[in-house]
Amino acid sequence: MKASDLLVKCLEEEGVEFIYGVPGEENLDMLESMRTSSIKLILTRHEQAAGFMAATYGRLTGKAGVCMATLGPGATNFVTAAAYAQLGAMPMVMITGQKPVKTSKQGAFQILDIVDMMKPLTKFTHQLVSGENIPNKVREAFRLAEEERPGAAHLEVPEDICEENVELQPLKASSVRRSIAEDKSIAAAVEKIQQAKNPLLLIGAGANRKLTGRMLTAMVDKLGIPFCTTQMGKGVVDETRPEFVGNTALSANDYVHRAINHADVIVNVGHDVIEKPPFFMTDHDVEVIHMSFNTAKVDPVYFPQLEVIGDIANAVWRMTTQLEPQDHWDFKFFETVRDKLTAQIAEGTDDDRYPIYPQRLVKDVRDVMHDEGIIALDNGVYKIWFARNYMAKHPNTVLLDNALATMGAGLPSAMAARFVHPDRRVMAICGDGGFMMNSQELETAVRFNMNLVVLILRDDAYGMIKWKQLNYGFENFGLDYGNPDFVKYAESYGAQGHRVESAAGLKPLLEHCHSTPGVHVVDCPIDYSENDRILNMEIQQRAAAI
Ligand SMILES: Cc1ncc(C[n+]2csc(CCOP(=O)(O)OP(=O)(O)O)c2C)c(N)n1
Repeated sequence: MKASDLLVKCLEEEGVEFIYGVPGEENLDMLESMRTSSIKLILTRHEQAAGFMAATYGRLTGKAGVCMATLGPGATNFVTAAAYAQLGAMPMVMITGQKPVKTSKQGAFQILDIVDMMKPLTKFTHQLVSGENIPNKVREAFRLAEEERPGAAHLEVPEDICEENVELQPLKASSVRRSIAEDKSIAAAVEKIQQAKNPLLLIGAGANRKLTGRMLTAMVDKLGIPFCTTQMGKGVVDETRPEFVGNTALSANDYVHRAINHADVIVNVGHDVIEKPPFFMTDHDVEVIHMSFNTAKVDPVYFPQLEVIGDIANAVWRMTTQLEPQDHWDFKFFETVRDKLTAQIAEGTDDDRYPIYPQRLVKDVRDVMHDEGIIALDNGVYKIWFARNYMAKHPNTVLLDNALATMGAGLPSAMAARFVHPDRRVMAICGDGGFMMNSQELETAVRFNMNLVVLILRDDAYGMIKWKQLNYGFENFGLDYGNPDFVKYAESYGAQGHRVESAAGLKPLLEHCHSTPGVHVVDCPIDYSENDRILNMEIQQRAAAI
């Protein structure tokens, strides 16, 4: 068999459905092998977008998403996507081409040491030097990309390796169960929680796995224990439940931090150091139970007293069977926090001022998204508003990146969600800055006949940085720009362009876009002028008064 055929068979064996990418001359053997395979090629207009799509596919499915690029410039365009997958714990396998390794005719033209370049960005990076190694190296790349903690893997496939003849079959994945926590650590955690007066659950990025969400929901059902989420833990347990006390969208001094400060035992489920470190250990006496796949990293602001290490879903389930609600548990303060937070979030949601204000924006988006709808956020100041004010009802229905926090991933990740969930409502939410970093993928979305809504929040500036600039006490400088006419821009791609003309017009327009086939781009002017007052002052003052 031709080695590139074997490579594609190995990918089929791994269950690969899509390969996102931009092929170069060095990928042509692989492309030809893919032509007759079950794998669908998603040809993109930039490798970075292909990488973001592959990573998001991995995040949504738990199976590694695959992306493909040529050598040199194609591979270097994967750098940000590799970092996105690696920091965000999203399983992804990147395949890049290379000139022949045995005999090279072209000197160093386009040749970079991509394997070395990928080292700090991946769990595994390898150049194939023989077709005989294809089955085991592919399996190894997928094993490492997918196993906890998931991340990026890279395989470089030189042209002459693809052309070899080999007589091998793909390796099958072994059946493997994750290790589970030891009984004694479960018993110790149960005892600590039973004896606590004000226990609180904190749900982080590592808990964002299907089964863990179900087990945590069962725990909250049985115990009525209050919980809060980190940005990447949003929706693991339904945030509209009465036990929810908030999201750690702001780093400190929000309502949720009052709840955290009030807790005497915090069960920290799936904490991942890529999210902001939990500062709650520095300013009050609290006992922390760290529940994760791995032991806690040594850190001056995080030193849990007890660790429950092993499969998280299993540990939560075993703890739930052993725990019983206790009469001495007192959740009154948490309920107060929850009530005040709900009331505060409701403020301004009917504000008619135009351009639209963030509070109303979040509410209107929530109203049109249906329970299982997916919003994919790019990076900008609106991310904080959505993390804090948008109640996620299901896991992975708010795709936000609080790890690399890169701009440019909103549109590609929404597109990946569309491929995985063709029946749900999907919306990319981008700033005008972040949207323009991968806006060329509108063509890909149109070519694949997607039903997709892209909401662009236009403030004609890098708004997040403007806000920080103001906080630092600096003068307004260097962060404003002009924009294309987004309606015409969308139309030039064959998408449908719309402009929000009044605050009241946003919701019906979004509803129309979701119920009408095609790619819809919505230009939505936004007013961030109250960000500083609300996020930096009002919320903190009111939280302090609870
Ligand atoms: C690739 C990348 N470049 C720069 C940054 C730093 N950064 C974070 S938010 C931001 C501004 C985002 O502007 P925009 O997308 O318009 O959203 P806004 O904050 O205005 O809502 C910048 C420059 C980043 N996170 N990622």
